[in-house]
Amino acid sequence: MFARYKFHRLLLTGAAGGLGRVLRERLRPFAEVMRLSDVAEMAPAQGSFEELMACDLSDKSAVHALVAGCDAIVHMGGISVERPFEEVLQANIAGVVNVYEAARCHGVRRVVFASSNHVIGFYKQTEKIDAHVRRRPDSFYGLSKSFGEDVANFYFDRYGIETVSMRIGTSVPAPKDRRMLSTWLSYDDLVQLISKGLFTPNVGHTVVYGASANRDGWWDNHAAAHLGFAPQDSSEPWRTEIEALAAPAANDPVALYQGGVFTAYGPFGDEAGDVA
Ligand code: NAI
Ligand code: 15L
Repeated sequence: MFARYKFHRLLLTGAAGGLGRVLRERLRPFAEVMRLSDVAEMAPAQGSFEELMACDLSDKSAVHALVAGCDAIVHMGGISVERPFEEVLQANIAGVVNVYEAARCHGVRRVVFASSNHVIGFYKQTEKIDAHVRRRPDSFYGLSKSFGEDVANFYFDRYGIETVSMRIGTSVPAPKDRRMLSTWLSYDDLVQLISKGLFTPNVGHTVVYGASANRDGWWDNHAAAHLGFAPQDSSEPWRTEIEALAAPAANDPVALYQGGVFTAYGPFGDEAGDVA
């Protein structure tokens, strides 16, 4: 529906995850063959248009084998919540370098990278920001996504590999709380955004916020206007039901910061017996 042409083989990492399971179906029109990968178990291939390859993103040689023969990459795999640094380091930091190094070696020219709003999570919910603001990561997880954006920048400047980094808000079937009234990204809008990320020419490294057309959105996408991303959905139909729920205190991080509760996780490693 959105694709102007098809890739021969499109790699989707994180294919066993919440979004990966949705995208496995929804990105199918974009490629003759979908190569699906995760470290976790995936549902069996639905036909010859699907290739399943188990792979730990922190395993450099496995990632090279995974990327060989692919024309583009939708990189959704990795740790998607706050975790101790050692875990984030392997999956997200080593993982993203492995993906780009493999892209360089195997001639892949386009990546769509699942970054996150946690790259800018310490901005207040009262602020409206664009993609040019100073990043304010709210967690080891947010730091890893910020690093991923820097890796994307570097691989464009050094090797011409183009990336669209999607700072996704909250992509779930429906918004569930007040914060999500601002951060929600419907699956249809996510698919549209990935399509723009894959098929828009000359994106260099573009950072785009991934949110639907929510009434009280915090993010201004003028810096990514060339993508033509035009979200069609909105959290508004859920407003009445969500606003009927008890409101968090005004000084609760979930009500204060764009990154919500991620700004308050940790620190890790200072429990008795667990200090390095
Ligand atoms: P998820 O946690 O459901 O899926 C991530 C997948 O990555 C999992 O299936 C997991 O097994 C896989 N994975 C983790 N470590 C791995 C490793 N070392 N090697 C290979 N695979 C590994 O997360 P979800 O919600 O599907 O998100 C997908 C991507 O989008 C993630 O990168 C996440 O950070 C990003 N994102 C998601 C948002 C959302 O609202 N769902 C918001 C912002 C960003
Ligand atoms: C993310 O980056 C997470 O992957 C997702 O699970 C949600 O927590 C989302 O951000 C959010 O901020 O709501």
